Amino acid sequence: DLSTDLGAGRRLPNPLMTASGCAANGKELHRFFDVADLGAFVTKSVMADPRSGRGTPRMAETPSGMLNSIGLQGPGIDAFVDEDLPWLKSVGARVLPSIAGSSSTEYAHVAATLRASRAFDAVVGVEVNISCPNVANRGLVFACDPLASAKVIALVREQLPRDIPVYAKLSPDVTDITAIAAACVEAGADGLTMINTLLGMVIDTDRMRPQLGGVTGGLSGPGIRPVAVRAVWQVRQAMFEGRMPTVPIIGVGGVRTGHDALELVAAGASAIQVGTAVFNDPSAPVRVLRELCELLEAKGFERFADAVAVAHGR
Ligand code: RRO
Repeated sequence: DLSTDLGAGRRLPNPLMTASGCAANGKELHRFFDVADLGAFVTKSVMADPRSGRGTPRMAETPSGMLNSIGLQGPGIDAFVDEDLPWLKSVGARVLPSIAGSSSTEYAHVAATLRASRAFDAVVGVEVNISCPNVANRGLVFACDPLASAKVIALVREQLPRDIPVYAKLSPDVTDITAIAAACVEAGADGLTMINTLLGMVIDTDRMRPQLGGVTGGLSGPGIRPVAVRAVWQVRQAMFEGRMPTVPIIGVGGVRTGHDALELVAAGASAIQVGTAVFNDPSAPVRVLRELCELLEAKGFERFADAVAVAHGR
């Protein structure tokens, strides 16, 4: 039994998801596998208006992963609900839209537009991206401030039906991730997604200038996997110790194999997102699910849920 609890009374048939940003609206990946086979499809973060994002170059490869300074390129919520969401519904995908805003009212507007849309019944939850690293002065990174995080989450929660779980996507670039996690849950988050990319930078030594147009960027891929495992562990530990309410955690950060996924599961994640790995292997999310399944069976777990947080030894 691979099913998993998404919170707010929702279950998914399996715990594998795409990570926001790496698969846009799903059409590219659907050429390689059936996106309806995923537990859920997570979209690129969508804002109120269309955006072209930051100037190029905005991707750099590093030995530890990929650095991006995309800057929230996207179609805007109106085009998303008119085109992308109906297409995802037509192929039978369970959709977890990622939403973003430059103010709490923008987040609320995006959530309300989503709710009012004709394909809303394909939506199984909403991921609130409060942790994009690629915004001017990082001033839009609500996830560094518990009060700002709580305000956004509370406003989004108000716009959506009770049976749609609201997830807060957290940044690893904070001193105490459990404080932010607790603030989001207190404000009404039904779950937490950890982690967004880690702020980084690459210098082009031919030009002796920063390589990315946006100067800094978000690091994803293998190098941030231990950071994700640590963040998931710390927040799950805070839940075990009663320092915050227990809610489901989605683990994300550098997962390439079933083994990588199992590490996050053992730390406390009850769902797993695969992002950067799709650039080398577009079918990575379904391959990781197959590998995870084989590993769980080899280890004698009859149900996926029994493996969640086992590394805490409780
Ligand atoms: O679009 C981006 O630059 C971006 C976003 Br919204 C995010 O949340 N994380 C990231 O690494 N890049």
